[in-house]
Amino acid sequence: MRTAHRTCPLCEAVCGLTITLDDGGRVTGVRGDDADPFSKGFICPKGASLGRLDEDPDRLSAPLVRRDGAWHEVSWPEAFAAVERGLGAVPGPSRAVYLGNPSAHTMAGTLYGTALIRSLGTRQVYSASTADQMPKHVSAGLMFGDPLAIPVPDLDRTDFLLMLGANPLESNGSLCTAPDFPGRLKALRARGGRLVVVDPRRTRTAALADEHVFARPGTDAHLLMGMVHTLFAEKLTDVRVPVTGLEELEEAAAGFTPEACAAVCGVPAERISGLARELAAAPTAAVYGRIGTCTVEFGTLAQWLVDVLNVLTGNLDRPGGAMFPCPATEGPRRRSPYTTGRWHSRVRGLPEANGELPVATLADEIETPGEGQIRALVTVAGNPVLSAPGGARLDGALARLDFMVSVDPYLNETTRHAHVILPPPRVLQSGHYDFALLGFAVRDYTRYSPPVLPTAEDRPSESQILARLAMIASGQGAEADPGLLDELILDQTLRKAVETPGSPVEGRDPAELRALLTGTTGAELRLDAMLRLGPYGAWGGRLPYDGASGGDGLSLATLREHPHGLDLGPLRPRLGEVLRTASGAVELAPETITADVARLREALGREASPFVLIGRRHLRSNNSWMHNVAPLVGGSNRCTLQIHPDDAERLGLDGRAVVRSAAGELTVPVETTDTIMRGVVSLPHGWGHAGTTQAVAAEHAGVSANVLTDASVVDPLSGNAVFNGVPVTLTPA
Ligand SMILES: Nc1nc2c(c(=O)[nH]1)N[C@H]1C(S)=C(S)[C@@H](COP(=O)(O)OP(=O)(O)OC[C@H]3O[C@@H](n4cnc5c(=O)[nH]c(N)nc54)[C@H](O)[C@@H]3O)O[C@H]1N2
Ligand SMILES: Nc1nc2c(c(=O)[nH]1)N[C@H]1C(S)=C(S)[C@@H](COP(=O)(O)OP(=O)(O)OC[C@H]3O[C@@H](n4cnc5c(=O)[nH]c(N)nc54)[C@H](O)[C@@H]3O)O[C@H]1N2
Ligand code: SF4
Ligand SMILES: [Mo]
Repeated sequence: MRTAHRTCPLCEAVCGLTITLDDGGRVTGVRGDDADPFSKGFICPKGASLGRLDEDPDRLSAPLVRRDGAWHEVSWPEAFAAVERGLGAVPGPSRAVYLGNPSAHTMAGTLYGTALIRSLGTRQVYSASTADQMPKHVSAGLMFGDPLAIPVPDLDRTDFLLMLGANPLESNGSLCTAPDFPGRLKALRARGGRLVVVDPRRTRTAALADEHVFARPGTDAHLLMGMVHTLFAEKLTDVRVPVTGLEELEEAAAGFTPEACAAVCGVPAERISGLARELAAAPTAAVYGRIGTCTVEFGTLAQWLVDVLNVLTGNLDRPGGAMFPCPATEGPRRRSPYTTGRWHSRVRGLPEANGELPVATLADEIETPGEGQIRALVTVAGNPVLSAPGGARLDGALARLDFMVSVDPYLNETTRHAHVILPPPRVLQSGHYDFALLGFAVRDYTRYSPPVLPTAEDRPSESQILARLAMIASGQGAEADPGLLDELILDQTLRKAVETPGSPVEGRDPAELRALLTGTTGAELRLDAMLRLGPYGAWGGRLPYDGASGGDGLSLATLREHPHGLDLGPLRPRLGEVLRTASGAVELAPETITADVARLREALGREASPFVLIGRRHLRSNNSWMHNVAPLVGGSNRCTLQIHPDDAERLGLDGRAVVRSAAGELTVPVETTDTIMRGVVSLPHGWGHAGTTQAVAAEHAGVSANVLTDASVVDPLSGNAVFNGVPVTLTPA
């Protein structure tokens, strides 16, 4: 028996886990790590099942190659050689890459994703971000000058939290890294704070709140604009940070009276103005909008208005408000002003955002002939057949590719179209550091988890797999040493640091610094460099890593000495460090955004469709890929269509219903519940398991909500998919 401590990699809550293993390396128990200063012992059912998930016999243990319709296990050198042949036959511009959600969690995805993208030599870059949070990046980029400068609610200190389109009691939080989110919300209420949840469903989070406001799907931007209108009309604004565009903002809000907005949102006008007044009157407050406000037709407008309200009520960048975390691996911030649309997609002319094109147009780019048509695809940690809008069509499109390689532990709905599948080692065989998620944490915190179990000698880590793919794509061949890529990147990082005026290592020799780095893998060496150069770093970081003792600065060695993680303190105001706009102020009325307000205004007079579809999440599920673990499927975690009992009765629905949208049709079991608004139906995504070797998932197949979602509709500013507010019709099956 032995015990190991490790961060849970399964969702954004980054809980510390204490794992017990037997002599054979099998997991005998998983519990929350009480000594973790951030998660303090919290764990959810997914984390508790990590052993089962990791030991799933259906996970691939060797690379697979598909020949004449049959799968063959091959050696790693054979697999990489097959990739070299396949990718090599397709010129750069006809290659595409799709990075899925877990690549924001793995060290491999965050450290090697960029190198892979660059070496492919293509603008056909796609990720789950355009099915998720791209509107947030665009709005943050335009307002603050940096697409990663996304403020988070100061959950532990705020007096008033207005939460829209999030259900952290199921999701455990997103773009707001907060282990034990439920406990933190209860604490907010216990200290006399107020929680208001806006959601078309009375979720478990809404049930815990002081107030739940039902609002029609896709109308948050109207609701928030009605609040902005109230703040101006009643002279309640209290701007405390440098801004531009205040007058233009007031002009943009003209006509969005609470009464006009109420008609669209289905929220009474007095509640819209009341929320604005409460937000202005609260000692501190934060507005937080998540997936339900992003994956809608006005996604970017809604994200903009969330932060506009934080600014107008004096809550941006102050304790208890919406704040910018300071993660331990924060690098030099971008210099050039943020823009989108530097290039456009070939078929639909959709603008690039953050260097990516919308996943909603991936099928178009594969199916439409012409120069630049996608002929080869690399997927990493993604299952777009189930997760992308119009996934059913993508299923057909992937089958037409000349070559596809997938880095994924499973043969599933997407990877079955690959010619080569490269499985990463198990979670417990991989080191873990949350480069991405700790940038959105409600306390500054850091923790590194070294691998718990060794890998077989000849088996590459996921970092090495991605490094090799990058080297193959850039023409260095299947046998190139991935360590060379690490040295190249380390050299670039250190060189940049010593050349930066005012940097604590300015003028030092990069080779001397390189020699000081420790780490047993390229990924660890790179982590060490980032920690040392970071804001709390051993190489002259400006912040103490331990408020009490001062400390001598972070490095990988420090993190190894603290296996439960280190608390770096509550969030501090730091707008000045974060802002990267041309004006040097928060831009309240970026032209790109205010131009889109015309669309919002037009929608004021629009007739609502009788039924719209939204999604939902369940605590024991996670997108498409945890349905193969018996303890996590079944029970109430089912793929059903939720509908209000009055609607079901009126339509004569019981048993099964046929749901039709502009994109497709599904037959689904109906579940009546008065927790959902009339006129709204809800179906979870990530189901519809088919044609794979996942035995348990096949028994709980369900249907894919993304047969119904319409890839032809996107949020125009970010290209983000629209999953919520999809017009549907319903008939008895
Ligand atoms: N258990 C579990 N946890 C997860 C995941 C999972 O699949 N399962 N997925 C992870 C991922 S990838 C993400 S991005 C996060 C997402 O984390 P959250 O944003 O918290 O996601 P949801 O739980 O789907 O909550 C979204 C809520 O928005 C509501 N909603 C739908 N449409 C609208 C609308 O138009 N307006 C408003 N105001 N509300 C609306 C839905 O009813 C739902 O309750 O969760 C992560 N965590
Ligand atoms: N209708 C509807 N659709 C949605 C959403 C919605 O709310 N409604 N939500 C959207 C959101 S927020 C997201 S983030 C996307 C997610 O979209 P995707 O990222 O495309 O889908 P996932 O289901 O998360 O698939 C993850 C894949 O990664 C693999 N995987 C798991 N762990 C690892 C690992 O360590 N390494 C590697 N290489 N692979 C791994 C899994 O086997 C699986 O194939 O779905 C989106 N789709
Ligand atoms: S809440 Fe998220 S990070 Fe925490 S144990 Fe559950 S799945 Fe893991
Ligand atoms: Mo997501």
